[in-house]
Amino acid sequence: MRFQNTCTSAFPSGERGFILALCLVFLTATIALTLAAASLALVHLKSAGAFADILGRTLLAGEGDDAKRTSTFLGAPEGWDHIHFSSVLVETRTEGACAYSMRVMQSQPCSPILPMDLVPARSPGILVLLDDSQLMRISSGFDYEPQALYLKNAAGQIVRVSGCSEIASSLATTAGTFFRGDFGNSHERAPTGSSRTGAMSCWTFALSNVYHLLAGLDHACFGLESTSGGLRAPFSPSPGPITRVLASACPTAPEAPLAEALFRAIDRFNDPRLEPRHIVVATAGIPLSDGDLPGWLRDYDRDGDPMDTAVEGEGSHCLDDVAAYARSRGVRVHVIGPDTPLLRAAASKG
Ligand SMILES: [Ca+2]
Repeated sequence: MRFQNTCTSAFPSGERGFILALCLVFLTATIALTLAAASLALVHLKSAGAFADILGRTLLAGEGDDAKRTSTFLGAPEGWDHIHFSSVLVETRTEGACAYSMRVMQSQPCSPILPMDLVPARSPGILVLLDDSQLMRISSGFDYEPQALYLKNAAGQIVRVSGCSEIASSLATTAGTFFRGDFGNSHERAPTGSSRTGAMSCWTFALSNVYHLLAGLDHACFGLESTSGGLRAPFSPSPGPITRVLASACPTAPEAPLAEALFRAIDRFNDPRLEPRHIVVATAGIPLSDGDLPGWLRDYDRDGDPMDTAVEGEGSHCLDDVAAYARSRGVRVHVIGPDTPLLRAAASKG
């Protein structure tokens, strides 16, 4: 028996129907992907537009005439040459917005270092003004340090050698006699004078402190001037010349023109590389035949002291006036000596 196909439906059947369904699915997927891509592109376009708008309202808005700019100059960035480069920070303010920009600038053209440019650096100039009058032999008002070691040479000059002593009292050697400070306080007493009774003489006190100064300061140029003999050792970066002169110096001068010698010493600084400038006055603090100075200088500090004048014997008080004048010339004055009103005034005004 044979059956006749009487179906009137428009749907294909069999293999052809399957192909048609597959085409429809592919078409649907293509349309969906196209719509998704279009949507994504639209979102990106909106984001880019918003970003451009933000930039336009901030960074680019600063270019207008209404913007207020503030420039701050700074050093070179870290790791850069600070001599030849610097930087500038620019703050630009507009309505509700603030923008910053930073630029590195060239400060000055880089140039090679020529041999003629290699000049020595400046160094402090220290001129020791040593009072070499006989008054330096009298008491300074200070005793020897009990535990320190002192040396008395063949010429009778006593100087401090170190802060501690390994000998019990004294020891005679070819270099001289070493003694402890407490031994010296009993056996090496300086003559009393000017109401001072300490065992140590002004000469020992002055030289010990000058040697200590020489040993403690590096990169300084030292010179030596005496109140009686003028310049004894010119400025030198080495302490050798001044040390050799001090080793043979003796307080034998009959006069102590302290203010006159200080006035003369101010002009010893004729080398512009000596900066800053100092004069250290090592003295007994008793002007003797002093004060022969220009009239305008004798009472330079205008304190009306009647002893601001020339005096044949002791008593001239011009030292603090000359110290004040030295300071006005850029030369600082320091004092090593007994604690007296005149030396205190000289140290404070100089
Ligand atoms: Ca005065």
